[in-house]
Amino acid sequence: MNKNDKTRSGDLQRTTKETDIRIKLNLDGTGEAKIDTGVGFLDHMLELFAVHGSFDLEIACTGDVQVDAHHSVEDIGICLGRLIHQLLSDKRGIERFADVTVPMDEALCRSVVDVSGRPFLVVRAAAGSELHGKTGDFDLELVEEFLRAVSTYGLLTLHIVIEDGKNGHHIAEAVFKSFARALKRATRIVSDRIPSSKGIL
Ligand SMILES: [Mn+2]
Repeated sequence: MNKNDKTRSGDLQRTTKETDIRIKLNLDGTGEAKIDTGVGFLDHMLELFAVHGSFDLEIACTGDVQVDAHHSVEDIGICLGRLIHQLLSDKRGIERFADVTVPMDEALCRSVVDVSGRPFLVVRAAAGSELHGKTGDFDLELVEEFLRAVSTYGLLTLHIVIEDGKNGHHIAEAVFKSFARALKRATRIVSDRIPSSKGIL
């Protein structure tokens, strides 16, 4: 365990002309979620993320959803990424890498995380399993925008491989669940050293 045994929890607020977001995260939580983003499908996905990653997560967002959900989804990703980066501090003791595959009925998604200090997102999908079109009124292409924001501001290398799936709602669930599980594993404390040959992450 981390010698300092600090709770890795915190919060941040970010206000622009497009969105007003407050977010609280405990990386060492138990899956308590209180999510109100103004975008119903994103609430559903972030609740899955909290529960399956055993993160405590609170998000309140007021955004320009009269335009569409794009700004809210992207800006929540920015805030979540930024807060993850802050809470990991010097990343001492973390597992760093994780590779988790999760099914959701016919959908299957593999998420590979490296808490590398370098933002890089790869999203690859098998033919016919790409995230596009809509589920309800939610534009499924926004899932990738969310992941890009988390990766960029969390300084995470993230490979999302959608191996199978027909139903967009199922595919998105498999993405969020596998990402949550992989992030939980990659950020768990397993030693007291910084897991890099360079001595810094
Ligand atoms: Mn569902």
